[in-house]
Amino acid sequence: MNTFAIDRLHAREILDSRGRPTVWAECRLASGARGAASVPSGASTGRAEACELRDGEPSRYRGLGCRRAVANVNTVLHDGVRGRTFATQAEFDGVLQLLDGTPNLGRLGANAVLAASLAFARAVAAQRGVPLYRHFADLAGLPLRTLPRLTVNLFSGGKHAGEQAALQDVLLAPVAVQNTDEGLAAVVAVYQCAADLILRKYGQRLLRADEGGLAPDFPNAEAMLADAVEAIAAAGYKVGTGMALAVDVASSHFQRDGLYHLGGKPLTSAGMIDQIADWVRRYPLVSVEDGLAEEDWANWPALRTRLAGHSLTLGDDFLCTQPERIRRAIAAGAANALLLKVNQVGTLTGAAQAAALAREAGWKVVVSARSGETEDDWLADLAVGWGADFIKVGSITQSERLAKYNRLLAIEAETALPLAG
Ligand code: 2PG
Ligand code: MG
Repeated sequence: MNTFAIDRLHAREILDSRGRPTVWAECRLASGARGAASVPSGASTGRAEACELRDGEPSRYRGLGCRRAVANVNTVLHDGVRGRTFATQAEFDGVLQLLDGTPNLGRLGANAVLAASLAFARAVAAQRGVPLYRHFADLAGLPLRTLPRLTVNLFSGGKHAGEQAALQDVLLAPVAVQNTDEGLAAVVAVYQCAADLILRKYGQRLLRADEGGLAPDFPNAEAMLADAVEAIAAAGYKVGTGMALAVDVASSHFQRDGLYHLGGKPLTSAGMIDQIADWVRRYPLVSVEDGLAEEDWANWPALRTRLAGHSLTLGDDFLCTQPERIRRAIAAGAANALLLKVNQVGTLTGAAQAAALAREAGWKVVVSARSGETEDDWLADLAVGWGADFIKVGSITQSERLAKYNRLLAIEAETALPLAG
């Protein structure tokens, strides 16, 4: 059996796509193999997410510095693993978790722990001499079968665009294409038509939100969907069968006192479900993410039932990639798709458990980036290795997003795998 002896873990603070600090770490093995990785960070976070450690010094990066998390990698984590030999990622992650000692990784920081977890995976792949996507597949015990289908941010609102509109994310889903290469070309064509449309309708030039989406002052949530359909048609694609849509409602962020403040009259949960069902009837939505708020457990099953056969009921803030929440949601019939964000749970092993639970329940898996990203591209390898049905990386105009798309293109060229069905 292959084993992996740790020589050194070390970290640095780097900046993410919002100009906020995050953690980069490198793992060096006794064999000389090494791997490095950096962690992303969310803005519209779920309450059950693992805890990012921030310095809280107001005079430096408005308190968002990661020097303490970095120091934790360089001291506690390094000292805890140096000289030790590991056979598996699970064993390594288990030790990281023990060294932290809290359920949400709040002592050392999920950003510190995840940087170490990912760096170890890259170093192990290097020692094994296999591409990272193959290593991820082996780690999950899965064959390499398919590449994820794209869902690409077109319009942004909510926390990614200064809350100028309620819906956080309207995404393009190129459903008719046969490969990633064609999918990207189709998405870029629609994006360009959407940019023209936004200039004409709202007088706004190319100003972009956190993930590169267009973010004019939409008059209401509905306009985001209607404009997306108009852009698809303007680009010459068949609405629905040629190019479909997905939406991240991110409704936790506009729910207060049990009511959904979508604009206009506040809606009850039942009213919100009616609203979403109406959108699904009138727009080609293949997936609805966080249609209800993260603690609205009682109403998620009704949402799933209403959308069944038309659109996925996808949980992000609702599930936070936490195995316990996923188990509960499966038992309640509260969703049928998992948005998987590794930093919500803090280790690769935790995320692998989450993905396995979803798959066993027959759910779809959407591997997702965060709104704060780096130029690192491990997410593309993860989505391929773990056989994700979809990948969600953001828009197609910023290099921290394109790093992942370009990596997918490279993997596609290397493997010639087909897209997920
Ligand atoms: C989401 C993500 C990515 P954030 O809500 O799905 O779009 O946003 O990383 O800000 O949580
Ligand atoms: Mg979301």
